[in-house]
Amino acid sequence: MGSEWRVLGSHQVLIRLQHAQDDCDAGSCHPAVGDLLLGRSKQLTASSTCGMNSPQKYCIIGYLEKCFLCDSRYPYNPYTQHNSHMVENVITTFEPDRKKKWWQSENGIDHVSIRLDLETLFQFSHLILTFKTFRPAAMLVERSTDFGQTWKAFRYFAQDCAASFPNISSGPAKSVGDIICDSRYSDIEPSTEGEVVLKALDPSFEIQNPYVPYIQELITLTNLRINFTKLHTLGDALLGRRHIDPLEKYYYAVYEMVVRGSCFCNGHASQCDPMQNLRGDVHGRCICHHNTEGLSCERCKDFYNDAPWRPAEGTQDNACKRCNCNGHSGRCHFDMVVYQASGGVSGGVCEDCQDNTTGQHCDQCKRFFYQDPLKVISDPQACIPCDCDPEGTLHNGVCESHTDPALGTVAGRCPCKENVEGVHCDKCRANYYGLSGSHPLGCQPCNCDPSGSLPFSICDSATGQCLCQQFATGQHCEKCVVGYWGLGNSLYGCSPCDCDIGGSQNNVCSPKDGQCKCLPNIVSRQCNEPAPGYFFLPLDYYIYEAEHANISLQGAMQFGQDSAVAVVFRQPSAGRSVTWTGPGFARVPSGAGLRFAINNVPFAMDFDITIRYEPEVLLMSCVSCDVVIDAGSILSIIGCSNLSHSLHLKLKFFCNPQGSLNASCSKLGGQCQCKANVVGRCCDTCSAGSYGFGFHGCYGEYLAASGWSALQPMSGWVFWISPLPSLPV
Ligand SMILES: [Ca+2]
Repeated sequence: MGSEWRVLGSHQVLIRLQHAQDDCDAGSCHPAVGDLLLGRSKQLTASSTCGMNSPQKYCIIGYLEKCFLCDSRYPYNPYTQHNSHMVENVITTFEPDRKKKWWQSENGIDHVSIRLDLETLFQFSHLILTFKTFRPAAMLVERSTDFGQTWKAFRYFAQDCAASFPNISSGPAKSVGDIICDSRYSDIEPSTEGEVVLKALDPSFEIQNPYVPYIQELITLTNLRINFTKLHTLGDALLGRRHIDPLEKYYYAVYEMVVRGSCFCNGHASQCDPMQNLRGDVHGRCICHHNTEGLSCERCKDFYNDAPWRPAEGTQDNACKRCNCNGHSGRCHFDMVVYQASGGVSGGVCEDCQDNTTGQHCDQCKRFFYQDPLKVISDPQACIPCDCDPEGTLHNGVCESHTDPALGTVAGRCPCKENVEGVHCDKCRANYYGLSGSHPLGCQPCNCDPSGSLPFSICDSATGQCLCQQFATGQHCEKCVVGYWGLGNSLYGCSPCDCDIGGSQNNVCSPKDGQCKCLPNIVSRQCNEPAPGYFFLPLDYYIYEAEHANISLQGAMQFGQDSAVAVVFRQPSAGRSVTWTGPGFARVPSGAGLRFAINNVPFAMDFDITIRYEPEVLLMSCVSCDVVIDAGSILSIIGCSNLSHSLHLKLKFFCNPQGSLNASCSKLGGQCQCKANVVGRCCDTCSAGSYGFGFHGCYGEYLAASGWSALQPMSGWVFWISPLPSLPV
C-alpha cells in the first residue's frame, strides 16, 4: 500500500472510511480497495500494439538514436520473449525490475486506446499511468456504467487544453462532478517515468459522505477507457519524412497502469467473491449483508421488502426488513404508498395470501370468511367460511369478520337484512315473505288484514298468502268471499249476505254494509221489507168473489147467457172466526157454472186455480148437500211465501182513514186494521149486516154465520180464467 499513499492525497478520506467500516453489523460496510487490473489481463485490451503480427522496428530518442525490434506475437517472458510488449505487461506483477516490461503501441499512431472491461459494477478510486516514453500530448479517460453501451468522460488531459479540447473547461472544477481538462500531466518532461494520475473524486472538494447516490454515480463503472489522442513529436512533423523515418521514434509506451477500486456493494458488504473464476485482487460479487442481494447488493432479498431498499450510510445499515405475512405467503413486494401511509413502518405487501386470508400482511380473513375466535390469524385454519344466505344477508353474504364488543360484532355472524332472520339469514321474519336478494330489506311484509286473517297474522313465506278466517279471502284476507259481507264487523269476520231470494236480484251484497241489490219497491239490507207504502201480496191476493161472478147454465157456455148468482150473505158472529171473504157465498145450482170476469192478472205465467167453498149446511150431515162457493183465486205455482216477493205483486195502498184504526197495514197482504164492523183490505166497507160507514166505523150487530172451513174436495166444478185482463167473460 505504501506506493499508493504517495499519490492518494486527500482521497485518504475515502480509504479510511472504508477501512473503518468492515463490520457490517455496526452499520454500513465496504470491501477493501485494491488493483482492479490484477487477475484481469484478459479483460484489458489495446487498440494498437506493436509487433502483433510480425516484428516491428522502433527507435528511441537520444544522443545516438538506437533502434530495436518489437515482437508481441507471444506473451512476455524475461528470457525468451523480452521483446513482447502486449498490453498485459502494464499490470503490476511485483517483479524486481519492472522497467524491462512495458506495453507499446505501433509507431506514429496518434489515436490509441486502452480499455478495461469489468464483469460488473465496481467503485473506482483512481488511475495511475507510468509512461516509458513521453506522456501523451493529449488524452482523455472515459467510463461506462452499462458495459460499454454509453460512455462518459472522466477527465481530459492536454498540454494545450484550448487547442486539443476547445469545448472543455480547463478548470478548476467548480463542483465535484465537473468535467475539466487538466494540463498538469501532459508536459514533455520528464521524458520517461512520467505519471498521469486521475482521482475519481477531485481532492479539492471536501466530501462529507462518499456513499450518497450522487457521489456513487460519479465513481462507479463497468468499463474504463483511456484514449490517447496526440503524441509528443518534439517538433518533427508527423507526416514528414527525412533520412530516418521520424515515425519510428514516436509511439505510446506504458510501464505500469494501476486502476484502484473496490467491489461496489452499496454499503451492504465488506467482502466480495470472485466472478467467472477470476483470481484477482478485487472481486466483483458482493457477499451481501443487511438482507440484500445482487452483485452489488442492489436489491432486497426475496421476502425482505417491508422497507425500501437503500444503501447503507454510516451507522445506518438501512437493512431490508422481512415481510410479515403471518405464515400465509412466501412472497411480498414493496409499495411506497403503503410504506408512507404507515409512517415509514411497513411497506411490504404480501402476495397471493393463502388459507383464505387477505390484507397487507395476510392478516385478515378473505371476503365471505371470518376468523375463528379461538385461533390466531397465523393459524392455517383461522379463517372459516361465512355460510350466510346471500339473498338475506347484507353485503351479499359477508359475515362479521371478528368479535368486537365495542362494535357489537360477533365473528361469523350473518348480518341479516331488516326483514330477515335466522342464523344464516335465510328466513323471512314473522309477518314477512318472499326472501329475495334484490329486495333491500330481504322480505316483504305480509300485510295481512287482521279483520280477515287468523290470529298472529302469518302468511305463506313464499307466496305471501295470508291465512284467512272462514269466509275471508284475498292475498291479505282483505275481503269476504262472494255472498258474504262485513269483514271485521262481527266475531266471525264475514257474515252471509242472506239476500231475500224473492226480494233481491241475487245473493251478492255490498261487502261494506251487506246491502243486497233489491228489486223495485223493496228495501232493507236483505231486501225483505216493502218500501214505505207498499206491501207484499199474500199468495191468495187475487181473489174473485163468487158472489160477483155470473152464473152460467149447464151446457150453455156462451156469452150473453149468463145471469146473476144467488148470493148467500154471511155475517161474522162472535166466537167464530171469519173463514170467508166478501159479503158471503154464491149458490150455484147443479149443472151450472160460474163465470168470473177478471182483469188484473199482472202478467202471463203458470197459475193454479183454487176454489173456496163450503157445504151450505155445515152442521147437517147430508148425502147430496148443496155447496156454496165463496171465492176463486189464482195462485202462483211457486208456493213458497218468500218467493211470492219475486212475483212483483206489490201494490201501493192506502188504508181508508175513516174505516181504519191507523194508517199502517200488514206488510204481508196489506190488511189495514179496521174499525168495528168495517171490512175490506183497506177498511172501506161495512160488513154484511152493518151500516153507516163513517169515522166511527159501521153500525150493526153480529149475526150468527158460518166461518171459514177447510177446503173440502168436491168434484163437478170447473173454473176457467183468462190471464188477459181485457178478455170479457
Ligand atoms: Ca165470498
